[in-house]
Amino acid sequence: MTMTTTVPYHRNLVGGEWVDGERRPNHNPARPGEVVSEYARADRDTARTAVAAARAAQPGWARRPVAERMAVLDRIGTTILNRVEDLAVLLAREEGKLLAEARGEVTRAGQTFRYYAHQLLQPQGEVYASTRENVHAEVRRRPLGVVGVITPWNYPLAIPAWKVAPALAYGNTVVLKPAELVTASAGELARIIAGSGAPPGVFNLVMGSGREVGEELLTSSGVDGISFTGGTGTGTHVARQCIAHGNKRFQLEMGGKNPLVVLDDADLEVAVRCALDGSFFSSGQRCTASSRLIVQAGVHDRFVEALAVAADALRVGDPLDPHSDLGPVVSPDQLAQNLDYVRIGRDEGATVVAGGTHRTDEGQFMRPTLFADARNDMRLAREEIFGPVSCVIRVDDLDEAIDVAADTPYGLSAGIVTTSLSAAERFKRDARAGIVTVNLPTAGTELHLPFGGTGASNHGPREQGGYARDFYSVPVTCYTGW
Ligand code: TXE
Repeated sequence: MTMTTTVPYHRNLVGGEWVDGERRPNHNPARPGEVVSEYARADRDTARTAVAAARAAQPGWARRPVAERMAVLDRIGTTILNRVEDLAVLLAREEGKLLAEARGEVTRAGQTFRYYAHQLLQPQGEVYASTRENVHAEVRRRPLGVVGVITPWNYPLAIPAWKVAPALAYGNTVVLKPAELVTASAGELARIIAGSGAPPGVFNLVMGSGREVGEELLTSSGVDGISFTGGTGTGTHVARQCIAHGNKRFQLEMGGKNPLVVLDDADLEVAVRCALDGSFFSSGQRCTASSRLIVQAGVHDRFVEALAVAADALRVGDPLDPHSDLGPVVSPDQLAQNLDYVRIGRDEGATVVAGGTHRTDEGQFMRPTLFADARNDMRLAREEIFGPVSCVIRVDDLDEAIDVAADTPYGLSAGIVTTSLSAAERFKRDARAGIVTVNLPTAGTELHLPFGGTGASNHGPREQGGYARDFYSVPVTCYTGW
């Protein structure tokens, strides 16, 4: 007797049709033998057809009354919010984040769609005085057009949501290419959007490799802009391709090597809590993770000891188990990369004071790993690891802390733990990052506020909140004589 598979199977969505491809499995990082879902792998032709469908649908979608676009976005958001539990379980099983974190992510995705539904009722242009007689001057907005959305695996629903929602709201059509590790979340999102009343072609999903399907979006003359989140190397390639192929508009959110400064006057409990969350939660797989802990000499030893104890106490286990504090890392490759950095850190002379190992029985489980005696010029402190690995760098005072914090190619998020108002104000003024936190973890952002960095972390307009409009719509300056 042959067993029939019961795992969900997700197809590509192209012009309102569900399109097959080579059938591929996705595995549970907590139990690698377990297939979570299967997906139809798109090829370049499917991507080409999706772009053509998005192109054909765009003018009509942009002309729909705002009330209709709002209703579609609101329905998508409401459906996601009604399905928090089942989507969160799927997300936790395919990506490995804790169920509680997955619930938070799904909720955030739903709220994001509803937020952009209501953003459409905000003012969409500006009126200026003309310097000429009998001339009316205004700045209107028109949609960017067809947007290629390329997303990573670490927030399988939230990142697509915060790109797709504003894109659709401002009258664009979308081709989404998610990371291949998280096609079930993307597939469910596509089903929800397809059932929302969005006309065929307005939203398309193509699940395939970056090299083939992603590349088609970068090089196609049918795509007007690319919104990308992922590694800095890939982002740089995206930028080059966008410029070479029609000077497409692009927006890049990339890596980070985010500093958390702890001053002598800090509340030690707050400092440990911020470092623990920022460094290790979500297995460190957040672009806003704190991967450099820059600690003043007077508190250094007490901080390192307390954080090592707290890290060792974290329970690493199945993300669906409510007793777990940390799930697995996403893939065997990612685990190998993390362990490689543990070796590199040791070779460079830093000292492991917590973790450094992984469970060898089953699943990609890595212990939260803390290095002391790190220097900011070590690879450990300069390269994004994207795992539960952090390092402590000792400094003498606030000036040195600010200099070390800024000494990185990246610039996404930066935090300080202090009870000094003037130190906090100086840090907010001088930190070279797009997000600055005081007495809070470097990770943890809100959907209505701009998100993005500087340097190697970002290129282009900010994402999220009202700022998203700057990427997804184009200002048009109109002069009318009368
Ligand atoms: O990212 P990639 P991956 C970082 C982190 C991680 C590393 C690799 O350091 O270890 O990136 O992760 C698509 N044309 N971040 O492999 O490769 C790809 O298919 C067009 C930081 O996931 O950059 C996927 O959909 N597209 C980050 C997306 O780009 C291409 C979150 C991201 O993949 C492409 C995740 C190409 N030639 C990882 N090549 C953050 N800052 O949040 C790949 N892609």
